[in-house]
Amino acid sequence: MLLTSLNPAVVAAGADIADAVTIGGTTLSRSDLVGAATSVAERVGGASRVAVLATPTATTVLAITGALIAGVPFVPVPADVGAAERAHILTDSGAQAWLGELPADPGGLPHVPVRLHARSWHRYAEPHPDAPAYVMYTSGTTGAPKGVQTSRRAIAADIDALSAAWAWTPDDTLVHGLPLFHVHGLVLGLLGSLRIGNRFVHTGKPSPQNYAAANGTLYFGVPTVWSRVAADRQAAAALSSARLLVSGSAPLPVPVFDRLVEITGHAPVERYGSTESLITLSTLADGERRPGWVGLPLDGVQTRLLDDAGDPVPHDGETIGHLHVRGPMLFDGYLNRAEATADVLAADGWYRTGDVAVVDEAGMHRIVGRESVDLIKSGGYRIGAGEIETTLLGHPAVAEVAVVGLPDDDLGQRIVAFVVASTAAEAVPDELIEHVGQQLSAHKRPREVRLVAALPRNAMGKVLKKELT
Ligand code: MCA
Ligand code: AMP
Repeated sequence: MLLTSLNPAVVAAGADIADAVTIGGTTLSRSDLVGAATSVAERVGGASRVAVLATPTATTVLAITGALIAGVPFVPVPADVGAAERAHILTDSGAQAWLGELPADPGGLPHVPVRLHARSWHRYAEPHPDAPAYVMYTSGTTGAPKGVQTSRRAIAADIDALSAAWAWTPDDTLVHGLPLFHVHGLVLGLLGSLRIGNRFVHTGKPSPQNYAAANGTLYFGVPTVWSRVAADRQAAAALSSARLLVSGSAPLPVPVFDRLVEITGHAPVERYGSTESLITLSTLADGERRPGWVGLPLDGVQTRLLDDAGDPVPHDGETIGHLHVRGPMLFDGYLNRAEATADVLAADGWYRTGDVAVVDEAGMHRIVGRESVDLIKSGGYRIGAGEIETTLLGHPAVAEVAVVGLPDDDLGQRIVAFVVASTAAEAVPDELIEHVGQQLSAHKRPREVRLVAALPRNAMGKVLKKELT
């Protein structure tokens, strides 16, 4: 029951909150949200899937909430999406309409606008827990992004497990400034707040100043956000009055952890997960928070650590293995991609995360890295090297290319493209960067394009990415 806390009966019983959701300069009370979102539900009912351009606005919140009330799966489209990626998402998902904001090029789909001031008090029955809530596109090492199908049951299980781990209650005010097209900002931040019934504040840009001004109890951020907060002593000090600072989506550097402790008095909670699995591991509100470690399995989660031969490795805090997870929050497979699904999700429910980890005797997990150099994490965004390479090869100035994530103090990794220019056109780095932004998403643009005479290759002709530094 995803939206119990939005039940109009609860609102009518006096549980209204004047500032349930604050986003993009608009504040919605709980009854505003229920009334306006139910009116959205009335207009999308019957659609098989709708696309939502996930800008951080009240329109997006109402579009998503309305789709959830109606039981229509939504497809969050990155707010900064480019032409090729948008076309892929629309075609692959089979979305029938845009709900809410419209992109510059709607790609021929009809538009269902969201009316902020419309109200309906119709009571919808809660859809079946196995019904899909959304299809969210995420990058793999190669090829176009895949649509991750997630059920209402999975979302509810994850939020409830996090509520237990973090002592998250309706008394909290949750603050973040993250995108609403990924699990972190959308599922945990927005849907979490709707289910728990706490106040939700979206800060717009997740700048240290905006976090400091938001007066929250529970703050979410990716490590880049926490690193910027920790570098701003005044802003960080303002978070001392919060209850819990939570970091995830990428490794939190130990010096950032230590500096947050020093300035705010709070050891951040770290948690780990993915678009496919939702959050599966976390340190606890009332447990040990160890720098560099992402905690214990959440309620209902099992993990296993296997060597290359598929045998278990010891939980000694040192031996590295491939991390698999199992639990009620896992996805239902990639849309239209049975083979890709079977590669990572076993029939008995184990999900191969693609991460390597260690576990200690107490069950604490530390993520050591990823199996593939071709999945890059930059600013918490997951970016497939192959997708950017294919896009750059589509530019006439590019003969050969290798994209890598190089270490970056601010972003964790920054995207760098090593390009061998073709003779057909002049290779101008800024133009190539812009080309990626126009085709894929602004956040997938390489930070740097380096023109090189040749790429390092082994005897088989395979590019030796580890030599690109
Ligand atoms: C110039 N800029 C560029 C480039 N060149 N940006 C990107 N690539 C380039 N080549 C510009 C930007 O447009 C921006 O301009 C300015 O430089 C500053 O950019 P940047 O340093 O990137 O700062 P930012 O734009 O503020 O981004 C940092 C960020 C962002 C806010 C941390 O990366 C972010 O929102 N990350 C969150 C990702 C996330 O939520 N991931 C969750 C997925 P201008 O200022 O004009 O705009 S993981 C997940 O969901 C799982 C389940 C989990 O575990 O959580
Ligand atoms: P995404 O699907 O965008 O959520 O990316 C999932 C990946 O992000 C995981 O497989 C990990 O590689 C990485 N990740 C998420 N949270 C953490 C964390 N707390 N520490 C280290 N890596 C993380």
